[in-house]
Amino acid sequence: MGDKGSRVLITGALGQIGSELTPRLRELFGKENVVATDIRQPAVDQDGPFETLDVLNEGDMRRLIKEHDIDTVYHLAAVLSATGEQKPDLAWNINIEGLMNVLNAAKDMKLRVFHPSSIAAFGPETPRVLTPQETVMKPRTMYGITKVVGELLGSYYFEKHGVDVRGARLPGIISNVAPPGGGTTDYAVEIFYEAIKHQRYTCFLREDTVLPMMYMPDCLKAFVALMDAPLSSLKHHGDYNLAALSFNPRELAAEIKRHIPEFEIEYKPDYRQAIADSWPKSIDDLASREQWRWNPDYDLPAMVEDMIKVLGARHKKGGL
Ligand code: AKB
Repeated sequence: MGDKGSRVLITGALGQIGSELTPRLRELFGKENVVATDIRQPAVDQDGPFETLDVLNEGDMRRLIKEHDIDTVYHLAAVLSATGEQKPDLAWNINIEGLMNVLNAAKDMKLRVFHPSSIAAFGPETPRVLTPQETVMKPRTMYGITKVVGELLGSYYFEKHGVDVRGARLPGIISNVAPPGGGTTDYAVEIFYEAIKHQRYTCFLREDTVLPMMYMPDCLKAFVALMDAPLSSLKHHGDYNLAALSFNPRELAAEIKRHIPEFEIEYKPDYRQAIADSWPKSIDDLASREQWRWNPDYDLPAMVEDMIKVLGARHKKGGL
């Protein structure tokens, strides 16, 4: 993977993405070479090294990087959009101070960094259909503000200090291992658990709210492909547009109904509607397709079929 990447540290490794990125990177680099960290203690035994880490503790972060001879950090620890509106100070601290700790360690200890941005970096003035790579970035959420600052810091550390920082503007990620927490796109995961367990779901967004989304296998594929690309082919750093799916809750419910005919959905939009209304409906990801060969595998029917297969089987075994 590039010229480095054999000794990895992941922050926020027990979160939605970290729970699946960790085993994927362990497959690629070997279990002992991927150190999972999180502020929480793992509920189940880990299949490789695990360390407790609060990303605001710069000293601990540097000690772990040194002790484990790390050369690449996947920095996933973050407060998402909905929680960020309720706890804006916390969102700023975790998302910006935590990132600064990673970037400064990367500068001093010669590390590569993966740091995801989000569609939340856009705002209501941004063109909402096929949002371009270069466009107006005036988000209205604290989470979105931290994502724009994070993108700018990534470019700054690359240009000023030569730190190889990479990342993409993630859409809502749909997955079935660890639940997401505190996001506006979380409905698209919750709906599957509720459809399988209770055949009913009350959606906190309006039925016509189109948002960009992506299935976890494509998300992992994107992380690996972007980190694998030769630096010389990349014209951007932590801010690549990334697209896979775009749908609204009504379309997702209809697709689920094809597998679970008795499924019923109702809509009770809450404060998260305003957040969703300020985000794009679809994304132009040509730069990613051209510069690091991005190409998603899952469309809406394939994603829904797989989610229901995996969660349905777990439910039958009493594990949902
Ligand atoms: C959220 O909803 O906050 C996240 C995101 C789109 O970044 N899933």
